[in-house]
Amino acid sequence: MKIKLVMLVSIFAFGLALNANAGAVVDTDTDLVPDAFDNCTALANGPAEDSNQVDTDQDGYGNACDADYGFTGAGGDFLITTGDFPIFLDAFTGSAPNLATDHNGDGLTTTADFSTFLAQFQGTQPLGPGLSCAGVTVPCLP
Ligand SMILES: [Ca+2]
Ligand SMILES: [Ca+2]
Ligand SMILES: [Ca+2]
Ligand SMILES: [Ca+2]
Repeated sequence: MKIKLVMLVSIFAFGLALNANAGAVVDTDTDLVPDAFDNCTALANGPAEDSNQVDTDQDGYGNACDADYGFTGAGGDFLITTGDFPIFLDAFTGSAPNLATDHNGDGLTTTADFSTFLAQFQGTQPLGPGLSCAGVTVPCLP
C-alpha cells in the first residue's frame, strides 16, 4: 500500500513536470492522479480511496469504473452488457471469485459493488480512463 502511494506520488510529480510548461495539471476528479495517468478520470480513485488505481484486468480502465468483466484481451467489447452480469453474480455468490468485480477496493464483492455495476450498465456512471492505451492494448499500465 505504501509502495503504491509512493508510486502514485511519483506519477503525479512526473505529471506535474510534464505539464509545467503547459499550465496547470488537469485532475478532473481531484483524486491527486492527473487525468493523463488516471484510469478513471471522472471518478475519485486515487491514494485516498481503497480503489486506488487498481485495475485487475489491466485494460486501462480502473476497477472503480470498469464493470466490463468480459474483456480478456483481443475481442473485448468495452461495453457493460447482460453478459457481464453472470460474472458479477458468480463473484458475489463466491462460486467464482473475481477481483475485477470489487469496484470499491474493499477486497469483497458486495451489494455496494453491485450499485456500481448497475450504474454502469444503465450508463449513468462514466468510465473515462485517461490512459491512451485504455481499451487498445493489454496490459495498459501507466
Ligand atoms: Ca484524477
Ligand atoms: Ca480517478
Ligand atoms: Ca480494468
Ligand atoms: Ca467491494
